[in-house]
Amino acid sequence: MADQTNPLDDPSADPFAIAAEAASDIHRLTGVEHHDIAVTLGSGWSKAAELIGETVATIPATEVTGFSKPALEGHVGTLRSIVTPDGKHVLVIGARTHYYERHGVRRVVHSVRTAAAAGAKTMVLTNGAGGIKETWKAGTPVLISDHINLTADSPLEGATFVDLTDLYSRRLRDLARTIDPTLDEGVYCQFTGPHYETPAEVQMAKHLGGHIVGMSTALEAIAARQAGMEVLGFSLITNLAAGIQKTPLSHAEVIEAGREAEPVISGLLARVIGAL
Ligand code: 8IG
Repeated sequence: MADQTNPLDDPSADPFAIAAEAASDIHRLTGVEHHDIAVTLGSGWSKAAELIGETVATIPATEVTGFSKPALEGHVGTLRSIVTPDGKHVLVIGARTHYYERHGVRRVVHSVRTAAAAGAKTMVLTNGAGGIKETWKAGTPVLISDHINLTADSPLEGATFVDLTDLYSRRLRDLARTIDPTLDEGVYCQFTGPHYETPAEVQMAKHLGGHIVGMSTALEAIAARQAGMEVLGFSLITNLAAGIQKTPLSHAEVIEAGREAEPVISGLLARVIGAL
């Protein structure tokens, strides 16, 4: 199927107006006027949706203004509205646009801006990523404590100065650790991908102070903060980063590690969201 035109590809369009339109599509298609929390499900995390609460509506992301088709199988292209047992409305985003798709950063952060326009005050970002800490094993979930954005790009346009101190909310990390006190944390380095790093690049990330290597979350977190949301970030370590693990990285291995960890991390995520 040919790529459909996307209003975000028009450079003169206002990305926030398009996000507002997307939020009104979500209202119309789900019947839910206001969402309290949004969560983006990355590789390995998708089973969490069923555990968060009762699904009110599932909509194909392609029905919502500005959303792109998923680039990759295993990245579910749906948006779901879920209600938790205590009545909070959670927008579950299973349709991430990655920077490496080269549709531009406006498309990368559109789901986050849409979540904000839909009312969400908390943005939970999850991903599958590579681990630099030797103590981590494939299948370990960790909290993101901070990031290093190595994309040389930003979702902010013009002279928009946004403070990123405590971007990954300490309050929310502490809250997550009340659910699982064994949760470790680390600094997330966003590379552009889609290739994995060389061992030398992983050593560079380590020397810069990084513990996690990935291809998604930093740009989204910046947009979430710009929109005034409180951010909680989780990485599932699906592999040790290149050169840290002794064997070559494979996408199949990453998918398999995600599949094995899925029941555990999904339960964790659902309990954390329940506690927000
Ligand atoms: I899953 O080792 C997953 N995503 N950059 N490096 C980067 N992204 C990843 C990796 C990794 N594993």
